[in-house]
Amino acid sequence: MLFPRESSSREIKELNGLWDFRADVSHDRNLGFQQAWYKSRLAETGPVIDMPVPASYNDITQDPQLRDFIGWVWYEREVLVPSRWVSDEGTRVVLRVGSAHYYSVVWVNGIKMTEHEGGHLPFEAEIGDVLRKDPGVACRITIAVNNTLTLHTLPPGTIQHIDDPTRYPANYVVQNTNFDFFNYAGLHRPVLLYTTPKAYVDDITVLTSFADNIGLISYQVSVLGSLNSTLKVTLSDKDGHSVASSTGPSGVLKVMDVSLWWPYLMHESPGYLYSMEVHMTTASEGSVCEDVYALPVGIRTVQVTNTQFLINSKPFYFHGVNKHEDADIRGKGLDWPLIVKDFNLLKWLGANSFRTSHYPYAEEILQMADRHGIVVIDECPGVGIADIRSFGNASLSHHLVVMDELVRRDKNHASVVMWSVANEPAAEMPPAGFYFKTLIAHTKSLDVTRPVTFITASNFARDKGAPYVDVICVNSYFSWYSDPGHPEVIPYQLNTQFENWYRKYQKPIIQSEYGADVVPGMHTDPPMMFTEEYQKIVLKNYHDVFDQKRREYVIGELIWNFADFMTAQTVARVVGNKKGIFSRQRQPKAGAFLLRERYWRLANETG
Ligand code: BDP
Repeated sequence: MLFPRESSSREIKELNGLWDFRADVSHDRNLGFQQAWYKSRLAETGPVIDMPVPASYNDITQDPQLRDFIGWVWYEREVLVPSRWVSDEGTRVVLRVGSAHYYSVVWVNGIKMTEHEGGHLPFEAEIGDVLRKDPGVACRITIAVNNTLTLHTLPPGTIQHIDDPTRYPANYVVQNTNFDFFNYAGLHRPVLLYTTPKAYVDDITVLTSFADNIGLISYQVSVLGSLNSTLKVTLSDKDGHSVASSTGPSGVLKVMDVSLWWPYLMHESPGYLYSMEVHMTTASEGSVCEDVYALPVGIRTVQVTNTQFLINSKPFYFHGVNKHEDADIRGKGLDWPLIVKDFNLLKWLGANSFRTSHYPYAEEILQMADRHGIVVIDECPGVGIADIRSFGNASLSHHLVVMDELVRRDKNHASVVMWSVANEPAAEMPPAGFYFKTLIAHTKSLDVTRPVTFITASNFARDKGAPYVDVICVNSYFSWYSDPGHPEVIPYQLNTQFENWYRKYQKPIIQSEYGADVVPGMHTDPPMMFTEEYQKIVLKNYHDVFDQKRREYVIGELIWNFADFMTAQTVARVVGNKKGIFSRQRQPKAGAFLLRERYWRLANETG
């Protein structure tokens, strides 16, 4: 699915801003569907409040019921559509939702357009025909979103209905999850309308490589709405000079004196992007229809050996972070100041990479990563798969569909160098072998160029998914969840961890998580858990082992976490997870300075 971009043939109308909003707090939480709230204006069927889009709804009001709400919430917005969009039968008008967590149903002027399962990934519907029924009337967009997680959603969860009037209020429902971040919900990414001509460029796939100084882009374009289109493809460099061209729906562009896409700190101009303009023309009944779409393309290769990760045939060492889409007030809502601040902090740190723990991030973030040369491990929302029933066929089928959607969305990003299909699943369970074998083979069939992994915290001897991954990614929290308060065990246990995995699999290893909580400003000497000093010593002890092993087969280290983030309330969390090296407000803790010194040193040593 192409990211919406304006061109001479395409227009965009953003629908960000205030929407009408109501949570369905009725007894069975289904009144909205029973009363068909989508049929008339939401404000006519009951009270509404202002809700900003994009944003999670949870932290916008002072209402604790809305913060922890489980069930359907309703969003509505009216928009005036330019009359030329409607009067011209040759225009497609598409409604696109960047992401809505978790399940959504969309109506326009009371007519159902589409529904979609899963947060974090976009979906769209063509609405032109509905608009043409009532030209001149405002277009009323209604979106119902349900955040309920079950054993077969991704991530999974369970719903508990408690009927115990002696201990709980009536109609008491609890959402249990097995992951460590708050289940923020709502319209998290931009909602917009865009147009294309009736015949249009539906999808583009590029695969890139190079030989000596010649870059190669093999491309494939799919056109819908016409059987006899002609296609011209032109590649321009950063200065707008045309450097290669081709015709037809598939072909190879040859770029002389290629500027490769390089990671940050590996080259003086990282993140080099060409612009590949696809120009489609089709003639029918005497009129000519044109569609133009320009895709940014970085030319680079990725390979894995049994001890190395190679980008453009050079060893690449991941020194970076795990992140979350998370901040005060907006929750998981896309926020440009936050995105730009985070990239500035990544560069300040000297980080060359991040993992999209634990779900796909906004496309806008991947575009930034492309442009700045920040390498990305792109993770799907397969986090917390711990119940044996979540390894069954219903779950696996949905997981395969999510990988289809993820690869379709992100396949053309140069920054994305590896897919992660899950985080810390119960990989020792008997069905995990078949599950991961199938899931990883499916992902590889969708994308033959990128390695595939999942992130494990299982014992090396019992992990049933590890045989199928290209890179072993291990999380461990020595001296935190095990041997709390004893950082002196780290050298022994970490060394053993690496030796065990490598001896068994002879695959390169990334330490995909390690870290310690810090309440910012808390200090002790000798270091105690939750202080700035303790985080520093944990990091330092891990780093000493990385420094020995990175000369052998350890190919990366990703700190948990870039910034503090919100979680469900538990006795182990003090208003969220505090393992950030930055606070939730993006101010550095002592660990950030230690990491900064290390990452810049690594950049100088390893490129
Ligand atoms: C890891 C999880 C991550 C948690 C982290 C922690 O992958 O989501 O936030 O532990 O407990 O196991 O801090």
